[in-house]
Amino acid sequence: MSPTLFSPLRAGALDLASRIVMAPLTRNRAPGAIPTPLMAEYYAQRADPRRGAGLIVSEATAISPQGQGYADVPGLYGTEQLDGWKRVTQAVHAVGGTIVCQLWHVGRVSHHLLQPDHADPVAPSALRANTKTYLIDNEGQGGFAPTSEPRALHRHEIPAIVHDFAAAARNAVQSAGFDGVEIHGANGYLLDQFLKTGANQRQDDYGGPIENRARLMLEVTRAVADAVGHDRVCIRLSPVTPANDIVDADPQPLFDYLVRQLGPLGLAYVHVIEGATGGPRVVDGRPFDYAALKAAYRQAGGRGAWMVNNGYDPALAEEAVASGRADLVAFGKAFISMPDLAERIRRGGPYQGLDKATMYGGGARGYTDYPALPA
Ligand code: 8OZ
Repeated sequence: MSPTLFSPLRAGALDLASRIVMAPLTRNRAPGAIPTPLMAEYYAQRADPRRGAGLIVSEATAISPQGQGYADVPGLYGTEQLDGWKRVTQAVHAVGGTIVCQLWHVGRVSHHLLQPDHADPVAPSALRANTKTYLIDNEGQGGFAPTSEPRALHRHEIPAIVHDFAAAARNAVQSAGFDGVEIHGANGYLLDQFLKTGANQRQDDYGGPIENRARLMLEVTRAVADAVGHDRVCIRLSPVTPANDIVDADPQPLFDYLVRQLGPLGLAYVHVIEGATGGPRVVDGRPFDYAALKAAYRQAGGRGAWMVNNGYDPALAEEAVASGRADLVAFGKAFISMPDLAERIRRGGPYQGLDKATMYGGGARGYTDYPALPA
């Protein structure tokens, strides 16, 4: 019999009760990069796998101060941050949930006001992204601002970034109690910047041919796997998204190569954003064959779960899992407004929309006050 969204799945070391995943969602409610008790409540509301998510991927979490690109996003590099996250993972585990932490370095998608000593953000090359970041002023008023001009990383600075990813992974699993980590390789952030020709014009062994542009992502993945065990490591990719002004001249061979290298590493899952993040599933002028990508991963020995994301409604999600096109489906905005999304899918509704005004920043309103259906 073919699986349904409610079939259990073992993905690496992760024992999942369903195929319904809560996607990583930036919410900007961690002042000083420290997760709050309100965040523990928010995640716990969505963590019971019988009514909510079979797996939660945390909001993107900075691996280092340099990796910060938005106001009030959490970190994984300070004791108070790890204590805050421990409250979150304990609350999730208390209701039987599973949660991995998304490891994030924004690269050029930052603002000097968010950087240590107000320095310029770092990037593969000194090319500004035509995109915005989110700042909060001294009065607590949030707003979007253009990203700052970045500087190109020196070759000798790169090993420290690999080290920061591994240290953050160790912090996440060993100190904060996460069940695993997801490397944020998507959406035009640092690792995606190194991958793609639109952001990487380096002349050294991290730029130029595909093998060079993929080098940082693969070094990070291997270091993180060494730090916490390969079966607790996952990765998120977005081959054609235009998010944060990113583009590659020829993404199919780039990503086919990348997943062939990831295949033998024994990861728990590969998470693929199909199309434009939060937008159309097909991007004009950027065709991509996701079935070929999955086949390349499997041919290379990749046995991790295949997670898909972007614009999935319950019917399309059911089709993806039943057909074997995907093992797991990640829902983003639906989990903001419906903490009991799985229960609603099981009952065929009712579905409830999202208040966009409370997505980024603020407190409980639009965060922990979306009601669940009566049991
Ligand atoms: C929305 C706002 C800020 C950041 C991503 C981490 O796109 C994000 C993000 C999304 O992956």
